[in-house]
Amino acid sequence: MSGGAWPTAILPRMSTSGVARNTGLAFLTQIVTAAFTAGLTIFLVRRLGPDEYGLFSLALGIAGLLFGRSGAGDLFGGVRDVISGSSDPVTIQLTAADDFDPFGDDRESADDVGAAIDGDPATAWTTESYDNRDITVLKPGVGLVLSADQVAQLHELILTSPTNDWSASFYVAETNPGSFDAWGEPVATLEGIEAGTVTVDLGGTEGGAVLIWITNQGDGSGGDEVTIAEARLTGVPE
Ligand SMILES: [Ca+2]
Ligand SMILES: [Ca+2]
Repeated sequence: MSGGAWPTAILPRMSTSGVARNTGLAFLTQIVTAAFTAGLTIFLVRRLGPDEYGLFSLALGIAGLLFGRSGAGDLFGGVRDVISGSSDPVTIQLTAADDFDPFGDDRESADDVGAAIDGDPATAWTTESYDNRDITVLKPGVGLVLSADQVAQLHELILTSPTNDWSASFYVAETNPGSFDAWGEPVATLEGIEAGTVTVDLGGTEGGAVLIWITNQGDGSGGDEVTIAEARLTGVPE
């Protein structure tokens, strides 16, 4: 074996081991931080009574501001989240879908509503066909009501649809109120929605039901209609 071959043969391996070591250190740091966070949280939850919680929460808030996005800031934020019960949004299970055509015949492809929440992208709910893609020429709109298994701070409604260039407003209520007026004001309105996946920001609005109120059917296939293959909801449970 000639000595001249060593540097090129060894360098890549050393480099790889360096990366592995750094990854291992980062992982170890995360484990230690997580363990420390868990221990501190348990200690604080046991020690602090309800009266002290407010002061402690304020202190954590100030500390979080001071530390910003540093590791210490993340640590304080994590402890505060655990104690206050807040956390990242999770999937909120949809348990029912109902067609909604209060200004028409009270039916809107009622037999297919379940297909919008069955977890199968190959099945879908589709509005009825209308002569004009702008439904508001005929009536205020048609809709689909999605009901969840709980009330939550709703984060996002994620829709999958093959329809292009459609428009809708999105309403939130605690439960399906039945009448259109009872939904109040829309939380979001989107126009010119492109085919594919659209994420509707529900802004943390508290609720357990969402109305997709379709006002323009875009250029849906097979005539003017909007197809919704799948709907998914995320939020922070209460
Ligand atoms: Ca109808
Ligand atoms: Ca489906």
